[in-house]
Amino acid sequence: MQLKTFRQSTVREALREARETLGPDAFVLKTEMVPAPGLRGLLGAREVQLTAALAQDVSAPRPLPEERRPPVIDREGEALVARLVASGLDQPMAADIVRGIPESMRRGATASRLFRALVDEVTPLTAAADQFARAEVFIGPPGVGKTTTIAKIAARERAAHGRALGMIAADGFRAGAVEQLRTYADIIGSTFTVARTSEELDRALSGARHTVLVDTAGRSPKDGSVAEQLNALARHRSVRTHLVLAADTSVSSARRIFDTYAEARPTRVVITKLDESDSLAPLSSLLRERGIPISYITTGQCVPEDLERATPVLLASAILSESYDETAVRS
Ligand SMILES: Nc1nc2c(ncn2[C@@H]2O[C@H](COP(=O)(O)OP(=O)(O)OP(=O)(O)O)[C@@H](O)[C@H]2O)c(=O)[nH]1
Ligand SMILES: [Mg+2]
Repeated sequence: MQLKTFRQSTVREALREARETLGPDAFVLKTEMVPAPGLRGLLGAREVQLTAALAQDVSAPRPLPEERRPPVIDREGEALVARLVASGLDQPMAADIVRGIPESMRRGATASRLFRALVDEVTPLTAAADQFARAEVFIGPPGVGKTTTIAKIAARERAAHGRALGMIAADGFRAGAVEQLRTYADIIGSTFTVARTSEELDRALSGARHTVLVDTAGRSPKDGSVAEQLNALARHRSVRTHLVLAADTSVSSARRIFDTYAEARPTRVVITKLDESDSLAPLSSLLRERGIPISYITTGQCVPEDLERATPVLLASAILSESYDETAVRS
């Protein structure tokens, strides 16, 4: 495949140069902001570096049969793809988003039109409207924010509906871990149970009359005692498991975390520490690939303020690291 880079002050100009050099079949692999050459760069000026490839390369593999080829994106669409790639999205996801915009509307598409297309693309990845299951279980690596998220959810429910959700600390391994949750339970008025073994967890779940939030240790399900806990949970109906992942996790670590915790069969993802990350764009393709809807996004250490249900608009804003008004986008 023939790759070439182009540097211009805007994406549009870089794209025009790429088309002039490589022809109309060139497609954009990535765009990035790089320091301008010479003194201007030293003084902080930046320009767009666009990497394009020639689709019709003789060394390229044979083209897919017509029916398996994704629909070609027109020139206007390519410019929009480049804009999304410049925001950190990968090319396939950016192309899918642009395909969601009718061709006739791509020319001169506003940022808000592009944003709406992103909202549509990520809608299947959000689970904002969930009712509580009987047990909501939170699993994930150490220190990602499982216990804090549980405290936020319980405190919010208490404030909004006067209902104190129960809490179970299946996290019996580390001194301090149980006390952290117990303190929150005391403040919120939640029933609190410590389940140190899978039998105790079984009993606590059977005895719970209302929704319980289950905190776990930041350990892999491959650990024997964690595996027993998960088996105990699997024996109960209406258990929903959330995999908690920090927003600034690298894509390779996140992939490993998804694989490590796959045995626990999470059906939701919680994204924490959005405030510590520039954007969710790097993780967005992996989230899309895994297809597990996001239930909550957390944005800071404050309990209960820094917790949001994951709506499509919020997720799209986190990906583009811009804030948008839900109502304005929908109108
Ligand atoms: N900045 C930021 N910090 C957070 C967020 N959520 C949690 N934290 C902080 O992250 C640290 C770890 O949070 P915990 O809730 O104890 O994490 P955990 O997953 O329960 O940790 P283990 O029980 O040790 O596995 C604490 O200092 C929290 O205040 C968030 O959304 N943003
Ligand atoms: Mg914890």
